[in-house]
Amino acid sequence: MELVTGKYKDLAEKIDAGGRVTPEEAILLTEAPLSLLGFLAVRIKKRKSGDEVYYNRNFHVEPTNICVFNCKFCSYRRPADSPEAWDYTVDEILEQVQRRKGSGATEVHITGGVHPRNGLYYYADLIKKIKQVVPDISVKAFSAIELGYMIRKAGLSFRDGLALLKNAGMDSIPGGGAEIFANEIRSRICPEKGSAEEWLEIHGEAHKLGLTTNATMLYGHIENWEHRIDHLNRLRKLQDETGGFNAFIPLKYRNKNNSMSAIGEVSIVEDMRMLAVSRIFLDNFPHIKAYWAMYGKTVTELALAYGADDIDGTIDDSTKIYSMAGAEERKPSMSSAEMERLIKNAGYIPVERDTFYNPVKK
Ligand code: V47
Repeated sequence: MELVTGKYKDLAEKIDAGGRVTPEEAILLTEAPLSLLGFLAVRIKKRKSGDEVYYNRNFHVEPTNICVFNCKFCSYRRPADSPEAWDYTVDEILEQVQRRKGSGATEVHITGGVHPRNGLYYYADLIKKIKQVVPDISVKAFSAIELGYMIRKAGLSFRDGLALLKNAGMDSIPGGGAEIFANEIRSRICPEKGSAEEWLEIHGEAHKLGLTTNATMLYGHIENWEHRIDHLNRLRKLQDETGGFNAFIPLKYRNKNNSMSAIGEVSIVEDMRMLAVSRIFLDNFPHIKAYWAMYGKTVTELALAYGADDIDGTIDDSTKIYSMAGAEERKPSMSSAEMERLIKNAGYIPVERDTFYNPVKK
């Protein structure tokens, strides 16, 4: 740390010695030189996962883009009578799963619109049927927003609803729906959606049931660094209590085809700053994921120089959330060889992982 002088010297030394950054210090850090943030974040990443960077073989199931909510940043939702709406039947979904049987995929990520009719028992049954087709594939299913709606509608407590889905075969929960927790922003970009408190409660209950989950944050729209640090702080507090989060995934707001399109997208420099600050602040999160379908392949490679240690999965052209919002990858799909090449090009050792970050034996 001899090289660091001036106002960041003490803070950089504290971080490098493993000290926890307070929210106030984090705000100061957001203005630090990007090179310093990258340096500190990579040192922390290396302490946690050495030279390894993870990817998995996965695909998505997006049962519907019909949604009872109408979030302003969403490019994906369509009204039920739109020619662009989809609402797959159980048989159609099982056919999508069947097609991937034997592909080497270890995880299916299920998420979509919050459907007005299909509820908890429908989705529990869907998970059971998926597991019958692909018993060895782990099911990462439903954002806390979908879960909150279906469980409340069924009249169960979050704990009982989650236990029912777990018994049906749900293995983990993805990080979607967190957006920005601060109510002054959340109430403007997704006023109808479940609250921050509910998102955190559902993840906390899931952790208590032994389910691991991920966390996201939608950044780069009308929020500022105070809101971002507040979001990270609430996640860090819950993780202190439960230890159930695996990965944090900062999701860059993409501005095509939604009602916030007038807002521009933030720079790649800002993306790197966001990743590095997340890695530094979330000292109790094992992994920071740079989601390649959202950043694009080139930026994902760069993200590995700012503390990310996971790039998500092969996807097999099975998600539309980001392509519809303007991400570069129109049909997101990467072979495992391509994922390994990307990781090696960034100077790391690729490791294919399962949902729980165990290496997959080849
Ligand atoms: O919650 C929607 C985001 C999320 C836009 O857990 C947008 O492994 C940017 O959560 N611009 C869903 N983002 C996706 C998600 C996810 C993705 C990959 C891996 C995991 C995981 C979780 O997508 C939503 C919302 O925050 N989103 N629209 C948009 N225009």
